[in-house]
Amino acid sequence: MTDALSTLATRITGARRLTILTGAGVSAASGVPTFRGQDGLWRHHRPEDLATPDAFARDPRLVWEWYAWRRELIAACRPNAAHDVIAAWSGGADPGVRPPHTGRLKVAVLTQNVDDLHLRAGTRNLVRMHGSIWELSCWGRCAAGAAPWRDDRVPLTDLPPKCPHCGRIARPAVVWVGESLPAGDLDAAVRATACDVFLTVGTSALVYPAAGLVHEARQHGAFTAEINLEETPASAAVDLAIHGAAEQILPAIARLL
Ligand code: BV8
Repeated sequence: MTDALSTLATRITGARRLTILTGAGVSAASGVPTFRGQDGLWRHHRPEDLATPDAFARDPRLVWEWYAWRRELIAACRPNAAHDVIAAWSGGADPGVRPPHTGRLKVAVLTQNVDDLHLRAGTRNLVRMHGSIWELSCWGRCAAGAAPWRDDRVPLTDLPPKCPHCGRIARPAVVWVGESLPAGDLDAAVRATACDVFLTVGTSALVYPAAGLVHEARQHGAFTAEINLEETPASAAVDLAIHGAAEQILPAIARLL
């Protein structure tokens, strides 16, 4: 393990551009349920059965109860050491973590998580590829309600919440399965694969286009590494697969920089 950590630390020290892709595993230590872990199931519904436009069209109240449940859970969570290291590396200074030779390293952070814990940790240059559970938009697609608005209320009193512009129901401003990512976010994510080191942390590498980014980074000649408790479909594709908990591994690497 120590060799792997010092190998990755050496690569980061020598890099000019570091891109970090994160998934639910980064928020697990904060108490946020992962998608595919046993704790991800809600009332026996598989997340991928609820996180779709069809499920919302069929029963918006049920889907909103699921998001309200997740919001209440996440509201009680705090960023963990993994979030703090990533925030510090991105230039969002965390006094506890020594940033790696500031000024030379450009860090891009791409997350699939909708919990905004990276944001709360002070992460800069963050692309929220799948949106935010704390933002809403108009399900009726009214012009004014197309741009997401923030709503941090816990609990959400009116389920389903209404669009403040047209009065029709609002939806969570997240990207559901079968929906395209906002073009700007997808472009930014793909651009960030042109890097020296691409680090994927706490993701099962099953959901696309996020799961395809590590392969694009390899094509750009990046050194690729994975941090995960277990094997994933990406493990065989990366230069270095480190099996361990993100909230332990990332601080250990930060101490080597
Ligand atoms: C799209 C927001 C154009 C909502 C989410 C190509 C091939 C196959 C399928 C497709 C393809 N292209 C498109 C598709 C279809 C689909 C897709 O990928 N389906 C999958 C399910 C096969 N993709 C889409 O629909 C995307 N849109 O491509 O548009 C298009 C459309 C249609 C057809 C073609 C093209 C939109 C995808 C976004 C969906 N929205 N979330 C919400 O959150 O409510 S996805 C959601 O699930 C998350 O955001 C995340 O992306 C995913 C969950 O994955 P992870 O985050 O990795 O979490 P998971 O629980 O699975 O794993 C946790 C991991 O952490 C584990 O490996 C575990 O071991 C590890 N871990 C746990 N604890 C720790 C740890 N590791 C380290 N430390 C720890 N402590």
